[in-house]
Parts: sequence; C-alpha cells; structure tokens
Amino acid sequence: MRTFYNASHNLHQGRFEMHRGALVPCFEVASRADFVLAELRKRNLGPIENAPPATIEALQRVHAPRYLDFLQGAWDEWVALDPANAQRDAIGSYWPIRTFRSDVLPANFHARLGLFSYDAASPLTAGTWEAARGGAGCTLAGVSCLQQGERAAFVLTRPPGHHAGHDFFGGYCFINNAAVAAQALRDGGARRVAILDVDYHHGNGTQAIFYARADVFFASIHGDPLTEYPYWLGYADERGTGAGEGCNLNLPLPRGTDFAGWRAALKQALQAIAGFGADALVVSLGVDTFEGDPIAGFHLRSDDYLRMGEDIAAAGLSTLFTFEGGYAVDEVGTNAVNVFQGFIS
Ligand code: OKP
Ligand code: ZN
Repeated sequence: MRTFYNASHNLHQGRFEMHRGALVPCFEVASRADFVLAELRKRNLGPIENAPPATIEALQRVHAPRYLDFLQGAWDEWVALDPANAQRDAIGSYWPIRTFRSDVLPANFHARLGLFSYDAASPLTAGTWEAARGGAGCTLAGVSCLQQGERAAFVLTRPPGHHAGHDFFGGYCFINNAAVAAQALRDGGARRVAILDVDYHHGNGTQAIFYARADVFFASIHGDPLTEYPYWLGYADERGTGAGEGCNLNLPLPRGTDFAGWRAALKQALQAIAGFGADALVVSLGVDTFEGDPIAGFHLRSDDYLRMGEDIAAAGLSTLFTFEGGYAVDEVGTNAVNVFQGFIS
C-alpha cells in the first residue's frame, strides 16, 4: 500500500491549547506522524512518497474562499499586530454565537479569528497553513492513486482534518482532508463516495460539509457527544437533510466501550455503506479509540486494530485512509499500521 507523507507536517507545531481554563501543552504533536512513519518503514508496508501542496482552487472545492484567505494570511496579520506575537500562537478569544452576524467580515483580526473557529484548543501557528495545504496535497495524490486503480492508499499527515468545516477550524483541524478526498473522488467520476470516520471524536466538520448531499454518505463511530467533544454534533438522530436525508449515520457509544461493542457498530456502519452503493471509501482514521489515549474514553487494544483493518477491507471498496487523531504517542504507530496490516492481510 502506498503512503503519501506530508513532509511539511512539522511546520505546524502548536505550543499550548486552552483546556478548561488553563493553557496546557498541545496533545496534537509532530512526533505522532514520526512514529507512524517509523512503523510503516519498519514493517515495510510499501512506498512512502511526497506530493506537492494542494492549490487554492482544489481547496475551494470544499472550503469557503474567505476562510482560505484568512488561513493563508492569518500568521502575518497576527505578527503585524505585535512583533511579540511571533513567540505565541494565535488562539481566538471571541466567538459569534447565536444572534451575532456572520455575513459581515470584520476588519478586526481577533473578530475574524473567532468567526472562523469554534474552540480555543486549536492554535494557529507560523506554519499551519503550509502544513495543512501539504496534507491536502498528499490527500489529492492518494486520490489519484485510487483513480489509477490501486486498492488502497494512506495519507500520513497532520494536523488532522475531520473537525474542520466549510469555513471554520477547530479540534486541531484546519483543512478537511477526508472531505477534500471525497470531493476529489466525485470530481474524478466516482458516482457515490462513502466516508467512514473511526476517530474517537465525531467528525462534525465532515458531516456538516456533506449533510445535505446524496452523493456522499457519512458514517461515524464516536464517543457520545452528550459527554464527549465536540458536544454539539454527532447524535444518532442526525440523518442528513433535504436530498441528503438518510445519507448520514452517527453511531455514538458510551465512554468505556471496548472492541466488542465498537466492532458491532463498525459492522452496522459497513452495512449501511454497502446499502448506499459507494464506488470508493474514505476512512478518517483516528486511533484515539486506543485504551491508553490521554484525551479519549474507549478501550481498544493494539491487536484490535488488525481486526478493524480486516473488517474494513471486507467491504471490498477502494479505500483511502486519512490520518486523524491518536494521542498515545508511543503506540500511535503500532495502532495505525496494524489497521493497514489487517487491511492487506
Ligand atoms: C481531535 B481529533 C478533551 C479535550 C478535547 C479537542 C479534541 C480534538 C480531537 N479533554 N479537545 O478528533 O482527534
Ligand atoms: Zn479524535
């Protein structure tokens, strides 16, 4: 299986995230990708390649122009406000909740930072834009691979993507790689695409992007948003809207769920995807379902990821894996590569 590795990922290295009133060191660290890369090499899973960054035009297939403009210029604006800002990351302080306007684009930088984000856990850094664009470029290269008839490919990138929406960032995510992939597959001629999100956290950005569409099915297995981030989306009654009605499947599970319970949900998600009749599958692969993950609550063990890969392979679809969460850094390589090992076995 070919891997497209975003060599620019380490340009994004957030220092701190706001966590319940305190700035704490970021969980989403650069070494996560390094561990996965090392494990791929160790197990000789296939070629590891680079790809050029995505063009703005390609990103606009999923994201709003004014959002992309903001992301591209944000760091320079931030530092122009105060040279001392070069030593600290940009994090929002003000957000337009219900009753505020979002049609006006404020001149004030902090107001725009809040307009285009939804949490204080996703620091925007000097290299965030380049890293995120690089990841989308790898995603497009992975899509090309599938279009050339390969069974599967892996996009090894960070920051992750599934919380990023059409015009907002949050949950450590800036550009939605899974959405970029699904859209590129559609643009390349696939009639129906399914996205399976197995990250511990609900992929609210991906869901929102495709919520009204009948051509992209979104299925997600995640910690129940009643207690788990992102809290305001990911409930079972969200089934899509308009033409997209019935094309969204959320399978929230309680904290503490082990692989037996999780695998039953996977079976349900894969059955729904089979019923949808997809031409291709995009997997938002987060391995923060691991029992040792510091910010999640499921109890999957390393061997369980082999079974996960086998089950996904049994769907028989050409499959693009995009890397999402997984914060137990020492095990993140083993767990992610176990999925591929199971998939190709
Ligand atoms: C990104 B991805 C938990 C705080 C949650 C944000 C989590 C973002 C997860 N104590 N903060 O889905 O892995
Ligand atoms: Zn996650």
